[in-house]
Order: sequence, then structure tokens, then C-alpha cells
Amino acid sequence: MKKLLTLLAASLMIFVLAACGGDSNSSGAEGNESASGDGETKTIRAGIGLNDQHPQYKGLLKFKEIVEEKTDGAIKVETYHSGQLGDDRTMTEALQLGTQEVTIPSTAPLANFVPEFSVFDIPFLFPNEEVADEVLASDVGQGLLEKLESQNLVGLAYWENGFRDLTNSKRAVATAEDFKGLKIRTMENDLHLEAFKALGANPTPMAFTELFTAMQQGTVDGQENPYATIYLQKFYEVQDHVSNTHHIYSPFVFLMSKEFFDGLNEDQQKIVTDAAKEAGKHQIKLNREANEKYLKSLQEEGMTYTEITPEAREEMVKKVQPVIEDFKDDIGAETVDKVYKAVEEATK
Ligand code: TK8
Repeated sequence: MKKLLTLLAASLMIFVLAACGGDSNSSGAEGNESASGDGETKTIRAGIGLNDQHPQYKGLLKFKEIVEEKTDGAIKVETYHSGQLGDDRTMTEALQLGTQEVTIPSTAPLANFVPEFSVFDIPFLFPNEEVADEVLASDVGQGLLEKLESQNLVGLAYWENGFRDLTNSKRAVATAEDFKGLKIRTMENDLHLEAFKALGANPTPMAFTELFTAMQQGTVDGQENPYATIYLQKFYEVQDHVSNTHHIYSPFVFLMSKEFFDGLNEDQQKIVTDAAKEAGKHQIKLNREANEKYLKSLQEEGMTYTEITPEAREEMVKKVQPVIEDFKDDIGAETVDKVYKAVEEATK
């Protein structure tokens, strides 16, 4: 009998110790209210699609530096670039599953999780970066981040992808007419797809991780991204023409798994939130310093640059207008109206 009681007490002790240990990234752990948490080291696996030369990765390194310093190493950040952990959609799904903690997708693929994010895919919505900054910081911009919680995601900050410009391997594109028949890769987003069809192109949605090979093999003739991405991902090796279409301003969203975020104590939640915002300011500064410089670099690498005149851009705006009307309800009419109002306010 005595032996049985001893055995019972021992197994009870093992069970209690195991329950307290748990997975260091397990959710709900109520650590003591300090940055160093409950003594368990937590790990953030942070993955992006762009390579380690891009301002987005430089921003992620800044996030890592701040978080590891402020938590005194209680939270470690592992950084992965060039799609090592997958493409935007796959990594966003990994956050929902709790197998990854951070990724920073463009808002276009994010619209597959929260349709309202497609409001930023309305062509020619933002006239410049200053207006984009104001709208993203406004109630409607911040309100969109809150919608991510329903998808088991936390949107901590907006970072910047930037104004998107067209490249292709076939011909100079100066007017809407020149889009005719071009096989253009678009992000996986229906509004992008329909907008390029309205311009006369033959668009194909594709993950960013497959894009370079598709251009190399001629599966697509062209793509659209900011100059920094076009240069730093060496698209000039497989593309001959670039035009300043500036047709869409893409934000990035710094996403964290809600399961992981909820598992942090209050101090740690404030540290990762403030770090995402501070690193975002750093990334946006680097992005803007780089972008115009890279257009010159693209020409030095042999790409032919074609300037889009205001008249030609006006013609493109007219061609995509019906698509914007068609998508208003899919995005959410209230969100579209609020964003247009915020753009008007910011443009005054
Ligand atoms: C990188 C993508 C990229 C985006 C695209 O992961 O897919 O073309 O502009 O920056 O998010």
C-alpha cells in the first residue's frame, strides 16, 4: 500500500512539473509582469519573401535588435528571407496555425484573409506617399488592422512596399494601349487581376517565390513591383523595359500570430508592438531613400525606362474605373467610402 502511495505521489509530482513547463511558445502563459517574462525563452520565427538586401529585411533586423535588447534575451527573433519559410499566403497561414510567429506580407494577398484590405489595391488611390501615410495612420487604416484578430492574426504596424511600377520583356509601355496582350504576373488578388484585364493585359496571379523563374522561362512577360524590389531581386536580368506606372501603392503589414501574442505578458506585448512600429519607421525611411536611386540603377543595368505622361495615366484611370465600381461591395462599401474620404482629407 505504502509503495502504491509513493508511486502515486511521484507521478502526481511529474504531472505537475510537466504542466508548469509546457511549450515555451505556448499561449496563455501568464508570465510575471516583466520584460524578461516567466524565465522561459520564447522564439519568434520571422519570415519574409524578399531577399536580405531589401529594406524590408533591414527593418526585420531592427525589430530583432529592439526586441532582444528590451526583453534582455527572453524573446529571441530568428529571421528568414527570400521565401525560405514560404510565400506570403503560406507564411500567413503558418501564423494562423501557430507554426510561425511573424511575417510581413503585402496587403494584396492579405485580402484573401480580410477582404477589406483590398481597398489598398484600388488603382491610383494614393497620389503620393504622404497621403498614404496619413490614411494608414487614420481610424480607417488602424481599424483594418483590428479586423485581423478574427483571423487569429495581430496586425502590429504598417510598413512600406511602395508604389508599384510595370516591367516587361516585350516592349516599351507608354500608354494603356501598350498593355494589350502582355502576360503580366499579378499578386494573388482578384482586384489586381481584373484591373490588368481592363488595361488589356493577360494577367496571371502567382506567388512572389515563383516569379523570377516564370520571367526567366517566359511563362510571363512582365510583373509590377517598386523599383527597390525590381533592382534588389535582380529582375533586370530577365526584364528589358520599365515604366513609371505608379499604379498602386502597396503597404506591408507586420503580422504576428495571435496565439503567440496572447501568450506574452503585458510588458512583452508592449515591447513587440512598439518594436514593430519603430522598425517600421526605419524601414520606410530606407525604402524611400532607396527607391528613386534604384530607377537609375535599373537603367545602368540596361533596362529601357519609359515615362508615363499625365494624359496617358488619366487614360489608364478611366479604363480601370468600372473594375473599382464592380469590386466596391466585395471590399466593403463602407470601407471604400471611408478610405476615399480619408484620401480627400489628406490631400487638402
Ligand atoms: C514579397 C511580396 C512582394 C510583393 C509581390 O513577399 O508579391 O509582388 O510586392 O513584395 O510581398
